[in-house]
Amino acid sequence: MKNYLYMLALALPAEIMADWEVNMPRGVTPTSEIAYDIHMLMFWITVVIGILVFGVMIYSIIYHRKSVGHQPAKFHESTKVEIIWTVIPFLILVVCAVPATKALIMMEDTSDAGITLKVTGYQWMWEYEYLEDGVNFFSKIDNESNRARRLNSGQNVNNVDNYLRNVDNVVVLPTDTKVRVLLTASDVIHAWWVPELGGKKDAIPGYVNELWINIKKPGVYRGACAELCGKDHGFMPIVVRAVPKMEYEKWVTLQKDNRVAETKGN
Ligand SMILES: [Cu+2]
Repeated sequence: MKNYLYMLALALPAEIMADWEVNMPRGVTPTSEIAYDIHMLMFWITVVIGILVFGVMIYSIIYHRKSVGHQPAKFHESTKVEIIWTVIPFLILVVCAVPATKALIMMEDTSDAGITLKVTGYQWMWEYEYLEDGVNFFSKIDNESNRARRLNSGQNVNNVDNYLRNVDNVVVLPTDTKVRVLLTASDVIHAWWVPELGGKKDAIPGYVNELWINIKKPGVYRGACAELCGKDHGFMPIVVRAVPKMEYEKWVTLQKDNRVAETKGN
């Protein structure tokens, strides 16, 4: 198996192997990190259980087979065995539930947020409102992707940068700041999901869902609508640019200046 993977790796261009990820990203927020860590903990618990159970099974199949003279055991309704195979899984589930519950409580705690970002889903774009800073705008798929995606566009989508993963107006957020994200929609159910920022949540008309993010590393993080919302569901990407606080403040001022200029008709 290892040899096979190695040969496969050699056969593929290096850049494909670099992108070849089979796991979820660890992400750059406390919520994404805790989700990743619990995911890995559960994964290794499963691996250990898998090895033990299949080990015993395979051992029994090989060394206790009928053809070497073994006879099946004849016990029925052994209370002792039944108690053991009930108590052990129960304990394993309790062990799993403790960190999972802690994580869920932590993820739901949106108190003491530095800024609030209200996100509204539309067919097929997002609206962002920075409630404290008074900035708001719509964000939809960038023109280049949008043109290239049309049937017979004549454009090779492989030549489009971040094809279907780019937007016209990027969400700018400060790093090291707790951001409370309020999610709603104005037509059908959408879901706002940026994998590296942690959990996804539905944006439902008439409801306000909330989540929080605290981005630890400046960078550009891409996501998409994650709830089938109509024919252009696959064409409403999300781009978040995380910048240091100072830069964020500058960006907010710039947005406000631009708006003043617009309303004056300049
Ligand atoms: Cu959508």
